[in-house]
Amino acid sequence: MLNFSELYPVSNEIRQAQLLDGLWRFQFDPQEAGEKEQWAARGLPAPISMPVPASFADVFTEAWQRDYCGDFWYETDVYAQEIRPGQRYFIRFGSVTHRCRVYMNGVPAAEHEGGFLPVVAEVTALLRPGRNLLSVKANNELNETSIPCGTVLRRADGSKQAAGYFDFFNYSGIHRSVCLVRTPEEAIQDYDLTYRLEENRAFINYSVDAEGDYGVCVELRDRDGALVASAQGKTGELIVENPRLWQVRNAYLYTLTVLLKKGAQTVDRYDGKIGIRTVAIENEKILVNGQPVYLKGFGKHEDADIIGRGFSYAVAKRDFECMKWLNANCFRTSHYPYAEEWYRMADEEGFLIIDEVPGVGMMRSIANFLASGAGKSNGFFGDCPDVNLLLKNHKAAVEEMIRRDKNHPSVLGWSIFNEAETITQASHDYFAPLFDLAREIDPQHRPVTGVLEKTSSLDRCQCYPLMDFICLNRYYGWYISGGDLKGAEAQFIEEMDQWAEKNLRVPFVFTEFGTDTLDTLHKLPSVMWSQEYQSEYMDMNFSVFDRYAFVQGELAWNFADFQTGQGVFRVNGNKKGLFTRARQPKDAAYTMKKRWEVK
Ligand code: EVA
Repeated sequence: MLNFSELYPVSNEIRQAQLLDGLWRFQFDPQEAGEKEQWAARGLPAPISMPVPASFADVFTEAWQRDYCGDFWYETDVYAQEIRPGQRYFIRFGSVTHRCRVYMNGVPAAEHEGGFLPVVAEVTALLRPGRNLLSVKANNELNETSIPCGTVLRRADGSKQAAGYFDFFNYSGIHRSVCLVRTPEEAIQDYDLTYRLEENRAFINYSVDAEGDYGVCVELRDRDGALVASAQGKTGELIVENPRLWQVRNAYLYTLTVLLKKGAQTVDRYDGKIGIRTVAIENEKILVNGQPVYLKGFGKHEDADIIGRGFSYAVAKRDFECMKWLNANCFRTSHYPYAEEWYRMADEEGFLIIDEVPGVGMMRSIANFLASGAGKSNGFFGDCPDVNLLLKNHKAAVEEMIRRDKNHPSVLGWSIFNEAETITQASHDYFAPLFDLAREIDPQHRPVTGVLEKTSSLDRCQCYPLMDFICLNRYYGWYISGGDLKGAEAQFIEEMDQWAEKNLRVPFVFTEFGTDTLDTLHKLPSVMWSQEYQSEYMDMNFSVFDRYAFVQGELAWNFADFQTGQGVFRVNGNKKGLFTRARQPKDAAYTMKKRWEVK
């Protein structure tokens, strides 16, 4: 259950969510002077302006600013017209990457570890009528005790350099919207829902977490606003006759209204959209409303020009339009939970989401895909400096993600890691409690998975038995036998035949396969990096997938080109997009579109 009104902020006749986005003040703090010099109380000594939400990196023209690693501060003025008695006030950040301390008028109000989930600071006792100073001390260093994993190197000039054990730029800042939220003193904190379908009838069991000794009333309305079911009490059942189901790419959303009542008076109210649907795994099938679904889509990133990892409705809208154009129905939030707006839009559009925590970099290499291609593997859990602390942070991320996202009909399942080291007993002992936790706290008991790369091979991987469906990242024809699609195909089939022989009776989903492709390069016959090669590679992969009935999904890597760190194997970023970073299709997008029209 949520604490301190982490629910997505809404405004109605009782609650208020005041958006604080805009141009904030900003300052780097390489000497870590901000706390000693009381920047939170006195204001930033030499601020520049900075847009919120956005990453700070790509608004700059100097490399040291773009690549800055360490402490940095944001501040803004919050104007409170009145402080109403009997109300609680919160500042809610969609995320601050990777960790932060929040101050209101110089007083610490919250701390948060992890850069991809909400941060909520209660400021009821700190907020004054009139102008208030909201300050955030943030930090974007990477280490091996928090996720995503990485380390900090020192450049020749002594400055810090973030070195992630992962293949995406370490974008940082206030990436999502910030709100001043007002709720009643005793408020609705959270609600859980589970669904059961019978012929012409849906049963929705609900449980409301609300403070105070009030009556709880729950109402369900259809798209036209007609009341279709209601119930009383903190827990109960709504019965919907002839329900309109939420279906893949054919979504239907109802509005659930939760009311806290004192006699006839409404003390609190929260409205959320919900979709009536079930998800399940049965043998080799992924079922939505009892019907098998084949997953078609992408691993994505929150990544765009200039705003970096900052949320933009325009970018998200364009991405959904492109995915719909391709006949896709699913994406994975590789490699971290995305802004909540993505899930709300997916709910509306009927997309499925594999929701992933930032459990990435649990192999000591930024290029484990290269190492594994060469048959090398990298350790992690055996010599991680403080595995208990890492596990604590990982558990917190799993818990916060599931708490935040559990009521979205779009969420199909939870991914606990991407390409971690999984071949030791230590890795099994590390991951088993995380899988247990996810199963325990999701009221809908959605499937739980992890994403395996090549070194987690069938004979060595200790973790695949933990998974409800198995996700594989495979690059036959790129990192393995690049340029030789025939040879790559044979190797791919050889591996898949081994999985087939195991007869695990669970669905397999390819969560990554792809080739770096320059949108400017054409070559006949094809070569690696050309548009022709990307299309031929996709066709080869599809022909392998189609040989195995247990393959129940294909999420290509990546939806669009995205920014990474610098290095000899990335040309200003990862170019495996089916779209360019400006969201224009490469040739292979047409290959996907054609296949997914009929698949
Ligand atoms: C790649 N391969 O090589 C991708 C990475 C990704 O970007 C992987 O999971 O195995 C990773 O993050 O393009």
